[in-house]
Amino acid sequence: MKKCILVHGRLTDEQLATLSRDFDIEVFTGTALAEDPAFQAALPRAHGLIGTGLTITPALLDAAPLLEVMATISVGYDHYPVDELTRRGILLCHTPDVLTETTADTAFALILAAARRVVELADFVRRGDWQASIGEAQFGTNVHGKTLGMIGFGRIGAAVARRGALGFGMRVRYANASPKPALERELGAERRDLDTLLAESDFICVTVPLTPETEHLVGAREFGLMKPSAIFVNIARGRIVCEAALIAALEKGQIRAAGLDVFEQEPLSPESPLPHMPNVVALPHIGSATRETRDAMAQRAVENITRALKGQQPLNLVNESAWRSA
Ligand code: 8YV
Repeated sequence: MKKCILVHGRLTDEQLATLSRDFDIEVFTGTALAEDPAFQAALPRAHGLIGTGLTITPALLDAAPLLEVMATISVGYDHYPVDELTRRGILLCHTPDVLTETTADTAFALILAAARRVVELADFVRRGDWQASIGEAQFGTNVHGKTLGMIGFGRIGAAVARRGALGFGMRVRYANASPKPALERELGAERRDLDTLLAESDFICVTVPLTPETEHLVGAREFGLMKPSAIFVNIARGRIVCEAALIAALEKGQIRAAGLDVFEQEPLSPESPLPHMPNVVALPHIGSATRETRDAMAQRAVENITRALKGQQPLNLVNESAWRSA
């Protein structure tokens, strides 16, 4: 009998066809899937889950006693209870590498848009208000030659820094748990403690994963350390930043502008002032959302789940200890 996979994310027709050669496939769409009676009814036969955006509760895991592997179509896995999965012997796989360059492109889109006021000025043109958009009050600020401060210097952080250093002649500073000597040599990057980084940088870009240690890493105290001309960019996770403090810093002019792809609550609450602030560029969490990259992420997740269900070690295993104890 074929093992069963529940698909709760976007796979191409070809990827679905590939999976269905070896496995029974059941595809689910829609939000609030955990409450969907059809999905709940399918959980007892599931050997694997592949997709994104599912809230994993103990009740969901209890309902899926055959579950061997979960393949998330994302690099971040902060929404998965890793220790609990490991305890139950369930493998968790993610999709690093394939989204690195695209996500770094998004960071740069936000850096440029916030610095050059692209959205605000495009809105003037859209309203037919060309004259109002070209006065000195609408001038932006340079990106090239400035100091780029990276909070986090992993794969995506390095790709953002590479764009800054090599494409825009920026000085790169980074705050990271470990030093990165190879990147220091390649990009002339220098490591700083977080407070020094915040005080020195013209652009501050968050790329650390969300963990208990990084939750609300940037709050009122940290915004107080930044230059009044600083531009703050977050492409990682909203909860790394205290959003109320960010809003206050933007309102008070404590920092100049922000470019945000992620928020404490997603979708962003209709009450949030952020998308309406002229000095904010807000995107709907599209860091990796190009057709090519989302296809590549889905492909990697398909490879991971296939390997796991065939007893081979997946390429991108989060909880190695679950594999070793299997
Ligand atoms: C995902 C992301 O695409 O990979 C991540 O961690 O945040 C995004 O690239 C998003 O979670 C939806 O799949």
